[in-house]
Formats: sequence, structure tokens, C-alpha cells
Amino acid sequence: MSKTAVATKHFTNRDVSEVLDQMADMLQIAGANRFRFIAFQNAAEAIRTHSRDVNDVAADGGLQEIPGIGKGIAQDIHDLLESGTFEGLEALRKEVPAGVLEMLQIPDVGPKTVRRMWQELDILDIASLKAAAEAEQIRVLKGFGTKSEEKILKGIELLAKRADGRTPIGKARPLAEEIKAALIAALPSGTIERIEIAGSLRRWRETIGDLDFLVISEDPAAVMDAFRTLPLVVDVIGSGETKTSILLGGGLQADLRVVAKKHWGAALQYFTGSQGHNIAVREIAQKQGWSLNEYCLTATGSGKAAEGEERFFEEEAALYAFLNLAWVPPEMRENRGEVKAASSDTLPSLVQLTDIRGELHGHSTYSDGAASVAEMAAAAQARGYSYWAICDHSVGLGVTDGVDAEQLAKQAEEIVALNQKYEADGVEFRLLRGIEVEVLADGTLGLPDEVLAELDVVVGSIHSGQRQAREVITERCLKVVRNPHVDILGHPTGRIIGKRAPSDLDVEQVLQTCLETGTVVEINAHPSRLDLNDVYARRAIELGCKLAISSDAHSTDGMEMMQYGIATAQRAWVQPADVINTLPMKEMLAALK
Ligand code: DGT
Ligand code: CA
Ligand code: CA
Ligand code: ZN
Repeated sequence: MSKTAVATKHFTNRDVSEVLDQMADMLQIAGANRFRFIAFQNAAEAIRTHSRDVNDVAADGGLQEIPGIGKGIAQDIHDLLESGTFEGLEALRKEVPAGVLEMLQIPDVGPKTVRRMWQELDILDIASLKAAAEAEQIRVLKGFGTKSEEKILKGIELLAKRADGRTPIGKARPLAEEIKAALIAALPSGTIERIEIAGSLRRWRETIGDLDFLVISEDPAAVMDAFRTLPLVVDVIGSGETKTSILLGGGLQADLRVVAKKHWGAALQYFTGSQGHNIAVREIAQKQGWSLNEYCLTATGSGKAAEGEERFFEEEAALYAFLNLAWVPPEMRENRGEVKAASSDTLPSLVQLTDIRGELHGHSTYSDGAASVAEMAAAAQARGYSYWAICDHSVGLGVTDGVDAEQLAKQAEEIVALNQKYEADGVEFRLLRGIEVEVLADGTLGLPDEVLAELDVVVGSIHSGQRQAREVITERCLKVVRNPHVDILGHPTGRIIGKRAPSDLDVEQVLQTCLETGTVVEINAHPSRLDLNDVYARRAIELGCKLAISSDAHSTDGMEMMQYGIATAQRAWVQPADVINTLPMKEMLAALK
């Protein structure tokens, strides 16, 4: 359906970014110059990850202040929001057939090839491309041969096997760690001098397109061979002297590059990305008379160094330092203002895992947890925490058996006994009494106020009716936030990455109300949730809200998920003072309602 037919549609940041991405793809196929389509790609990413609603920003005339948005694209976005489309988009939609656009998804088939198939062979979709390759009709084109036909067919086969879309980080990260360990184990010791996971995984993006490994080795051939023959490999996409791409079970692709020691700093910087960040860093280098690529800096002749002179960096930090930039933590490299901050030495000092002193949301066997209160407490102590709040599900949730007032009283006895034991033993650890109280369809809570009033910590979470209309679910959420006993709003949007879209919540209004009422907002650290996400979490702290980072552990192992929450917070530029569970227990409790 054409967007013109729905001119009054409300465009979310994601909608706008999808249109801009489509623009970039169409420009590529239409043969536009590289900078034009990269500009749209970057604008798409900038809008997708911007913390404020694009409609609000546009209304304030602030689109151009978003890093990655130039004047022309700002105007396009204005037109899009107002009329449902813009001139360049309409023109390209008329020019580039949808099936042709789809061909761009085929691995190893670039825009130039797609364009020629379309223009010279009248191929209009993937199915006819496959038929043409099988009928040996492609080799007749200048510059194409039997190899190209094989490559296209292989690409189409891979496309069918490949996971559609992106892999949640909770799946990609353990897989990457497994590959890294398997690769090291498969080679004689010392063959791999250094190995690092780069790309979006190093930046801890919530979803991963493909895995990027970077290696230093004096025997690249051995590394390539070991990588190709890992047990996890289902297909080899391509393999050369220093780069190999494989397909893993589940459809995730992994790229590995072997680089020289002296190139390591520049290579790691380059392949960590993001592309937007890299472009911003390259602009800084340009201004200082250097061009930057994945190997080194090369003098352009406009600075003090003679043209062609090269600078190599064994460490990434040395490269940043050479450009008078503070080293930017990978989690921040999304071109959201970090390069400017690095050049003025005003990067925030991000919250770290070691800043966390306790947890405010986790479960036991009283509800759907796998471990007892005592076992969870022991695991929390082993992590070095000085407090841990037992927040089991309350009654009111259909699927699992929640706790009622009576069970809470029984649990309290256990908690008191354990705390007395800690005190007697001189252990500096305390369990806190809490609940993850269920929010019913009308916004009332699963337990009465007088029961909640007795507890140290109350987390209010919505687990049902997540598809309610925007006004309904927002009003319901606001009711929770305004309840004087609810200290923390749990996983606010209810999304499950790759499975369930966030509820249609007016997050801005919810955050404003959290600020007014002193309600803490949770970053749920479970890698399938990461809710608040990085974008909303940044908005929350901009407004002045306080955050709690919680693993929502349902087992002792569940506590290890804290690192995903920390990374999400770091991507949101969160500092220790923004997070209440970095505080000692007394101060933390005083910071609650
Ligand atoms: P992904 O895989 O979609 O989750 O995201 P990334 O960021 O891992 O992207 P990927 O795998 O395509 O490339 C890894 C990094 O390499 C990327 O973040 C920046 C750099 N890079 C790749 N291609 C280009 C390029 O054409 N231009 C620039 N400037 N950088 C690139
Ligand atoms: Ca990647
Ligand atoms: Ca890659
Ligand atoms: Zn929970």
C-alpha cells in the first residue's frame, strides 16, 4: 500500500527509519553516488536510536541537531511526517520495482549486480534471477561468467537458510564466545596471538546482524582452515587468505579477519563501528590532515606530515589519542554525540558492573523461580552484593502461581531468620522483602495497598493485556506509577526481543510521571527484555529519572545476566549516580518512595 493513501498516519521513529532505509536501498540500486545512500543509512540509524519522538523534534525544528541528519534529509522527514511521503521517495518508488529491491538481500550480490540484472536482463525478482542463473543466461553479460552464476545461486540458497532479520544478543553473545573458545582450542597454542569480537556485538547492540572476529596470527591459513571447519559451521560463504565468512546453524553469519599486529588498533576501531561513529571519527582525522582506513592513518598533505606518510597503531586507544580524542567505550559508538564529547573530554564516566551493590528484582521458588530464598541469597553474596530483594510474582498473574499475603508473611519469616543469621555472623549482607506486583487489566494491583506498605521494595509490572490501545495501556501504566507504594516500574514496555513488540506505551508521558512521583524505572537486564532499552533509558536520565538495573533472576545463574543490563545502561550514557542499586543499602532505601 502506498504511504500517500495513509497521509494522516502517525509515524514512529521506527517507521521513519524504515522509510529512510528503504530510500538508501533504492538509491543504491538506482546507482546514486555512495555518499547519498550512506547519508540515508545513517539518518535511518540516527532516527531509529534517537531518544525523543521524531514528531516532537520536528515540531521544535530540531531535526538537524541530531547527529547524522543533514538539511536535505531533515526536510524529507518533515514532508514525510506531514504528508506521508516525500518527493525523492515517490520518484524512487516509481523507478525501482519492489522485487528488484528484494534482490539486494542476497548475500554477496551487490547493488551494481542487481542493477544490471534488472536493466540488462529485465529480471524483476529473486525467483526470475534464480531461473536465469539456472538457465545459464547470466554468463552472456559482459563481466559475468559461470562463476557469477554459481555465486548468485549460492547466495539465493544462503538467503533461504539465513535467519531472517537479526539475532537477539542473548543468543549471539554465547555463540560468539563459544566460537572464540573453539577456535583457540582447535589451533596449536600461540597460533592466535590476539582475538577480539568486534562489530555490533562489541557495542552490545540488542540485536546482531552478523558476528565479526578480528585476529592477529602469523599463520592466517591455519586460522582460516580452523574457522571453516568448526563443528558449528553449516556452510562456508566465502574464504580467502585473510577473510572467511561462515554460516552457523540457526542462520547467523560470522566473519573472521586476520590482521597484522601493526594494523590492530585501526582495524579494531574500524570493524567495531558503528559506521556512523567511524564516519564521524574520519571527519576529525580529515580536519587534522589524515585519512583513516582499517589499516592506518595516511597524511593527506593538508597537515604538518608529508603527503603519504603513515601512522600505525597497535592499540585502539593510541589511535584515538593521536586524533586528540578520548577513547570511546564501544557501547557508546553509535554517533549519538560521543565523538564530540570525546573531542572535548566530556564523555560521561559510565556505570560499571562493579558499581552494582545489590539487586531489586528477582524470584524464588515462592513463585516461578528455580532456587530457594536461601540459595538466591547465597548466589547474591557470591557476586559481592550487599543486599538482594526477593520480588516474587504476586497473585493476579494467570500463568504462574503468584504469592498472596499469607505466603508473603511466611516468606518474611524466612527472610528475617536469614538476616538474623547474617547479623550474628557479622556478614554484611541483607535480604530485602519485596514483590513484583501484578497489574490487572484496569491498572489496579494484584495485592492491596496495606500488604504492599509492609514491604521494602515494590516492583510494579505489566504481564498481560500488552496489546491494549495506546491510551488504555498508558493510563494503566500511569496508575501504577502514581501508586504511592510502587517504588519501581518493572520492564516498562513488555517487549521480548525478536518475539513480542513493545506495548504501544506513551513512554515519554510515563517517564515524566515517574520523575514527578519519584518512581524508579527499571532496566530489566534479561537479554531477551533489555527494557527500558538504551534509547528510552537515555531519555529517562535526560529527564532526571532514577534507574534500577535488575537481572530479574529466576535462578542463581540468572544473576549473570546483569552484564547485559549494564551494557544497555552504558549504551544510554548512564552514570553510577543515575542508578539506585549502586548505592549502599540505607541510601538506596531512602531513595525509594
Ligand atoms: P550488524 O552486523 O548489522 O549487527 O552491525 P555491525 O556494526 O557489526 O556491521 P557489519 O558487520 O556490517 O560491519 C562491522 C563494522 O565494520 C561496522 O560497524 C563498521 C565497519 N564497516 C563495515 N562496512 C563498512 C563500510 O562500508 N563503511 C564504513 N565506514 N565502515 C564499515
Ligand atoms: Ca556485524
Ligand atoms: Ca560483518
Ligand atoms: Zn520478574
